[in-house]
Amino acid sequence: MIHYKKIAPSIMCSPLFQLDTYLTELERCADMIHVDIMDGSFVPNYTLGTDFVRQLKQTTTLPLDIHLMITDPERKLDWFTFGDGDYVSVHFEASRHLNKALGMIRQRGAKAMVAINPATPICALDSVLEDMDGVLVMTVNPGFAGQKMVDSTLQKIRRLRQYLDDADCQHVEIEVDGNVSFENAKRMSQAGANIFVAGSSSVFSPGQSVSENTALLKRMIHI
Ligand code: S6P
Ligand code: MG
Repeated sequence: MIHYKKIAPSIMCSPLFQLDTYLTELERCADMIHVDIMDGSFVPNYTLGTDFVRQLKQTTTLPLDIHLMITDPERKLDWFTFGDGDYVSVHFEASRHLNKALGMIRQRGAKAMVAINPATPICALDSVLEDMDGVLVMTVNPGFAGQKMVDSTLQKIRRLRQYLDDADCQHVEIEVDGNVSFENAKRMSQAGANIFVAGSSSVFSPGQSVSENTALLKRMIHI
């Protein structure tokens, strides 16, 4: 199965005080908006929150790609505004009731994504294959923008695509997040990723406009 390749700019990397201008530009060139939610516990940082998601959802026509870096997401999913066509990722490492969390996401019409940290093995997905629509492969340890890709994750993307295809899960999408630079994006795409979180190392990198950077990133992922 061929997956449509999508670019999801990470809104925490945009100049937040000029969000309006940036959103208008993103709506012309991106496929969805990646929203990082950090709780200072599962990851050592805080970013955006429930009010931000609610207002963003009211403001943009693009689907949201909500990345929950929070413990026990199944207890907190109801706090977030999302629905049909949105993507929501919960971390394998942070959920004590992962199947339940994924079911709650699907019930609201959104794509249920399992996020895995660089050190989490692919076999962690064995028991949730039927409950998920995609895997978010963290290519850095979550918490901060501007980090360097953990090299072993490139091979992990390749092995994951094979693992999913072997398990008759060709429909399951692979998203990559962390140092998705122009050069890394090309290699990630060749390895089998189809959703690309674009942050400070691509879409929001200085020198070119967001639309110019996005156009370049699109050329890189279409190999
Ligand atoms: C990191 C977060 C990511 C970042 C993104 C930044 O914890 O989940 O979504 O926003 O990785 O992009 P870059 O190019 O600075 O790594
Ligand atoms: Mg993220």
